[in-house]
Amino acid sequence: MQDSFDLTTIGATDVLFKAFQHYEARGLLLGRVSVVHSDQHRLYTAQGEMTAEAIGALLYRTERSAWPAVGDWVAVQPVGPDEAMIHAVLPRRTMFSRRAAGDREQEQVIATNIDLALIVCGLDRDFNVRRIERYLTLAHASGVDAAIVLNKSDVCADLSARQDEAARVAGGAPVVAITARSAQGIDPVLRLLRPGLTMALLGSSGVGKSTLVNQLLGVERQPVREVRESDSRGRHTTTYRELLPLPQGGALIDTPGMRELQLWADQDSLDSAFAEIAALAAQCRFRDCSHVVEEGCAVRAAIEAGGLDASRWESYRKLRGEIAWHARQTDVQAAQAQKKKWKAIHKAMRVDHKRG
Ligand SMILES: Nc1nc2c(ncn2[C@@H]2O[C@H](COP(=O)(O)OP(=O)(O)O)[C@@H](O)[C@H]2O)c(=O)[nH]1
Ligand SMILES: [Mg+2]
Ligand SMILES: [Zn+2]
Repeated sequence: MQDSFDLTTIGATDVLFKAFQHYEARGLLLGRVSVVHSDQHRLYTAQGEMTAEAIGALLYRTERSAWPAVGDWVAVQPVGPDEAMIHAVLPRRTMFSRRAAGDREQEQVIATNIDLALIVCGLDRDFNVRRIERYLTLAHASGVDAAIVLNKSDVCADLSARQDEAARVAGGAPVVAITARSAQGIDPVLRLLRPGLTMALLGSSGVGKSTLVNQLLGVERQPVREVRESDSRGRHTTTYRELLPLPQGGALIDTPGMRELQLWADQDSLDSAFAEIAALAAQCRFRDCSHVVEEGCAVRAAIEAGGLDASRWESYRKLRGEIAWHARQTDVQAAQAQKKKWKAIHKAMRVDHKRG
């Protein structure tokens, strides 16, 4: 552990220091969360790395999605040489969330205060542009810029065709092809990094995120495991998210692979990830056109004229359905909670009535 650490290299800005003044006056220290292990957190502070727990009041007062997450700036009270208590989470600039597994509609925070999402995709049998679209929608929902990294170009027979496919869905985001294993072609990725910038690597397990992280860090920091040749899938070696400061400044967040990314996004983020479809939809005769049966539909006309890729439309439709379904679930859930609340109130009133 080093004795002092310059937080500006991992993204502390004047705006942040200003927001922190209020806590500084109370004798608290600024920190950034690098790892979360149930109720234990690792932090970078100006005094070096620390472990910390959150004070009860922070956990009771707030929703789970507001609890300290990887990437968060926090106000901490040191309680030992390298131990602290987290008192507050500072306002987040950006936030990656996904839908938590399970029946309840619940937001699960993946990482916060990210500047750039690096969407990593394998050029082996796992290559899938639909998945790139899914991650791009997530990036748009989080207000984060994205770049697409196509990895394993050493095993790809038709690199330029793949690059074209990716560029067609990228919506202007840069597309870079690399071989992470040998560091071939990673210079453009290195140039995306800068002191003060935080970059998160997103992508399925086995695409080479940890291999790329090790190359960018210049050390074998993250464990990498061989993939099964049969289906190109890696086993989950990276089991937790971690914020890693870079020697040249800036920070990376490596994430464990998510086999199925459940979107936590809205129609607006979908429209910005599929800007060409949103632009066409604006020209349909009916404002609420579903682009399925209506007269004067500009989207269907474009597909028929060959101006819009039918598979692109299909994936937009699929994601749109998913978002609408979850929005309905959220409404149902809210209605159920409301009903339960009134039931409890009525019950309490009946008890009062009997007593009186
Ligand atoms: N052929 C090839 N394999 C790679 C490359 N980069 C990573 N791999 C392999 O892909 C597998 C998964 O890598 P890993 O970094 O653990 O992926 P992660 O799950 O996304 O973190 C390992 O067997 C790596 O050696 C590459 O550029 N080319
Ligand atoms: Mg990994
Ligand atoms: Zn239409």
